[in-house]
Amino acid sequence: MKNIVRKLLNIVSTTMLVLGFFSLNNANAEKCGSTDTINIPLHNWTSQVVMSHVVGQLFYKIGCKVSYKSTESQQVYESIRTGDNIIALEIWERPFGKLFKEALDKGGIIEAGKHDAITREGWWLPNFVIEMCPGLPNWKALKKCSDMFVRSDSNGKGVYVDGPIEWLHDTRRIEALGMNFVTMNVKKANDLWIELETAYNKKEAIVLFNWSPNFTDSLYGGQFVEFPTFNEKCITNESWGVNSNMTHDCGDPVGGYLKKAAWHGMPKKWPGAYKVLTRINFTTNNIGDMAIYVDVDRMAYAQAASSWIIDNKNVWEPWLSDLE
Ligand code: TMO
Repeated sequence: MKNIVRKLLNIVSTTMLVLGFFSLNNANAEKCGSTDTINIPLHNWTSQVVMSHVVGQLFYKIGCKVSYKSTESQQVYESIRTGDNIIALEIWERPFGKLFKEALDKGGIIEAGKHDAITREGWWLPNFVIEMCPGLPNWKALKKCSDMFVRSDSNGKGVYVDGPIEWLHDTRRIEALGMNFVTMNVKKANDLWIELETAYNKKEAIVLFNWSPNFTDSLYGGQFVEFPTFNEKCITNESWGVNSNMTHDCGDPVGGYLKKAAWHGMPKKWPGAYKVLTRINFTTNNIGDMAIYVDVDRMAYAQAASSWIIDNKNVWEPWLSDLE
């Protein structure tokens, strides 16, 4: 008799566990809006990958299914228009603003607000290099001190260490400003940090492509090279600027936006996840921290994201509140 009761109790409790599990999952799935997989694109720089995992893990908390898809940062807008990827989390104004606008005009993709973080990219000098030549980070000082940046294989020219070739950076500035420099592209973003660390350890001068927010802000400190102030005419009008025969005789724009976007069907299909997406808002420090977990602490991306989530409950909890 006792045995039967125990067996019955066992069955009942197992059933309740299973039911409980399903109802929990169902309640959560209702918060997301659908159990269809939300594809999240991954690019080739750290903060974007960690941020994608942070958002994926937050979506998971409200019952969404997520999957990550490696996608070229130039191709991502087209992939969202066609519903292949569902969200974009780091739309940097300078490199992607034009592509994003074109995609918005074509349709299939919608803007989902912007982060507080202000973005900047361009030629960058760490503080220990700024101290090596008076007048830095002004470009005229950099031009004068080009010898400091010469390498054994650079034919007497200073080396500008640029990002991977796929990032399609324009290099006409060097010629337009008459600088005795050559561009050297690294293979992967991570090689930029290897170059920087090597230069730091040897106390050798380096000028490299960098961006903010990034982990370098707090690890090395530094400043972007001050080129002549950006102006649209600098790109289109040869006679404008310090070189009256060439375009591109100016710096990159400062203070760009960092926006989010979604596939246009997302609000209807995954209303809860879409609401969370519109609330998500990372600061410069949030994004720098995400990169630090990987680029300094050497964590794996998903683990870095979990750590960020554990350390920043107060930031994301309001984004998940009051979902239907
Ligand atoms: C878009 N990026 C952060 C690589 O400059």
